[in-house]
Amino acid sequence: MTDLSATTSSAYQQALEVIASVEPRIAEATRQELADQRSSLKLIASENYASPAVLLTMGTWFSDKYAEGTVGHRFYAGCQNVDTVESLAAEHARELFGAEYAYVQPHSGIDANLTAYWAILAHRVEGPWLGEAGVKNMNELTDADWEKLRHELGNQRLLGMSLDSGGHLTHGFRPNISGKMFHQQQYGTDPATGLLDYDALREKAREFKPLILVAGYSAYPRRVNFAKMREIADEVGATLMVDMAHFAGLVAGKVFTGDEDPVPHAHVVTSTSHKSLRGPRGGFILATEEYAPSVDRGCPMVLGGPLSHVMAAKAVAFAEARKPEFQAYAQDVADNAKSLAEGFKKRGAKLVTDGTDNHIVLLDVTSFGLTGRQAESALLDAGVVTNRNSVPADPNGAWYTSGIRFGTPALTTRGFGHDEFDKTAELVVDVLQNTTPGTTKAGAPSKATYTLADGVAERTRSASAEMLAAHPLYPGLDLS
Ligand code: DSN
Repeated sequence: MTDLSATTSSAYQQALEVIASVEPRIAEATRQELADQRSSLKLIASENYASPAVLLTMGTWFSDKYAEGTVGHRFYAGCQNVDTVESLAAEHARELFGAEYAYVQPHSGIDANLTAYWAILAHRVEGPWLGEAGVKNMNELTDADWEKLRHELGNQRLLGMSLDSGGHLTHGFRPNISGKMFHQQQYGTDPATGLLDYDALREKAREFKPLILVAGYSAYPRRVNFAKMREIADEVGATLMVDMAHFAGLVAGKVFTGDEDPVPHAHVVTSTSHKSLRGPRGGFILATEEYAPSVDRGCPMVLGGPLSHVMAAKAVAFAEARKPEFQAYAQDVADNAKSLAEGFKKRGAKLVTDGTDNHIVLLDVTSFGLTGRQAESALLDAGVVTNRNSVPADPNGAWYTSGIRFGTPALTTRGFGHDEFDKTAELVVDVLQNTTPGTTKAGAPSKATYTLADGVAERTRSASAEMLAAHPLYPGLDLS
């Protein structure tokens, strides 16, 4: 990471003083968060470290402005500067991803998916239905017509990847709204290899005939062939929506190209901006011209007023990602994931799909006799921050789980390379080998309690501290 100037350091110190003058505990928690992030091995696959330019852009008066609507068509006066910000963010997104249209208002990935679902329903169901009913807009519908339209909209089918295969809960998982607003079915991975089974997916799509086929994942450690996904969608008349929230950085950084780049193949692509893409916390949508008018209705159809300060920060992050350095970073993220996976394998650990070719490594911790919950807690005790995650057909369910998901985007931003990720694998395996599952008060095996052998947390922290000191987070930023 580039060394920050003394001026930036002093700007942050002054900002914290202003905050402390109102609520010192928030200033203190902010300082502590930086200290914690600096001193731990952050391996959560969906996290990263945004640049100071991105972070600073979020702390401005754009936060105070309402701007419901779209560029040039706002429900509020005085949005000329928000128009500049939103236009620039959308332009950078289109250029970065080679997309026909970009919508940068979604506040999060879930908002982006919900907006995309309603945009697809509006385009595929409501539009034609209004046409057949011979009316131009909903205000002309009688109560009886409106009832029929509601029935049509609520009677559509969605096919997405199951949560335990690596899909996301917004891809039709029953407890999520996406699993309730659609008739849903889920596709999975081959039980023998853990890899996406395109033939089984094609078969399921032929039988189920979804309106929307969702591709994308949050815990699948492999690349997806989006050309094949589009072929399947076309065969059954589905709209292909790709959720690239996790791997947007690898698309932006041209690690995923051709059939692995979702943008030329999908009708609609949704994403977050803060994971491998390293921007501010938020969402965005890319679409073909055909779907653009309905996506453009996101606010107020689904979303509240756009977060103008975050759209500004998205513009800064997209501009950063258009630089050649970002392509080198994205390649390092993928190379480092391979180093981490190899590090685990050579020490006898079991990986879902036996490896990785993206930024995720999914470790099956049952071979250590642990649940994901026990492993996650023991690793945290040793300063290794991860999250527990289901593995395919997980015997421990979605709460305790049997896996730990690792990701390389954050530590790659700090400058970790092959040797550091190999050492990280060694440290993780050492912690897990020295963790013993506990028992309940009644003496039964517990899925939550555990004992970490004496001295292991200390030796892990001290080995990590050396690597972290060699690759400082926000070097030059002194809050003392
Ligand atoms: N929470 C994100 C993740 O960790 O993958 C997805 O919503």
